Amino acid sequence: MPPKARKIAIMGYRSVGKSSLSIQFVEGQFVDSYDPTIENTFTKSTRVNSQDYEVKLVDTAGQDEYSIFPTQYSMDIHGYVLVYSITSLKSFEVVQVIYDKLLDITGKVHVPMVLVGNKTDLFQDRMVTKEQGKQLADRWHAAFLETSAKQNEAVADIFHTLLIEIEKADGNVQEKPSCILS
Ligand SMILES: Nc1nc2c(ncn2[C@@H]2O[C@H](COP(=O)(O)OP(=O)(O)OP(=O)(O)O)[C@@H](O)[C@H]2O)c(=O)[nH]1
Ligand SMILES: [Mg+2]
Repeated sequence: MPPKARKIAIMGYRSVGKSSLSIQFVEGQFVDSYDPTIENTFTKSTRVNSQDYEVKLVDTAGQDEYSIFPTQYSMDIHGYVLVYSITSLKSFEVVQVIYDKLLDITGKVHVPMVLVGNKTDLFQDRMVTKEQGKQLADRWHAAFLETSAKQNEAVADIFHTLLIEIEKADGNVQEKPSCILS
């Protein structure tokens, strides 16, 4: 089968690790220094369930609750990675604001999405529990993962999970019925 082209955007509050996750996934390395992003695009070939993908990953600038959702990220994107840091309650609040704007601007009720709580290696500074993250993702019907870009913990899982979510949205995955009416 030929590779499928997929465009993914990674969004969230500033300094949560969007670029670090992108670079870890694409280049397999971690940089400790902080260099705020304007916008970067990466490409990476990957394979999930014996399907090859050519992933175009758009690493976006950090947003806050007052940012206007950039319209270029509402079009021709197959799925989103929304990132907060487990050490920052503010970043957890901002990710919810971004989500609301995203649904508003796309006009869709469901968008393939993975919610990511990054920086699990900083567990001493944890401000957002795993349950809080999971509950939010459940409300969104999105996938949820906690990661560490620094320790390369579950980083590839983000993108593989999102590629599967995109396939599900296209109706290409057989799913068990989630509720049975009797
Ligand atoms: N300990 C730890 N630090 C991390 C992790 N991920 C990112 N960082 C650090 O957090 C800082 C910000 O990381 P970036 O990847 O630049 O964050 P960003 O979300 O791209 O930031 P903006 O581009 O400004 O929005 C850097 O100093 C990183 O080294 C992680 O998993 N663990
Ligand atoms: Mg960045």
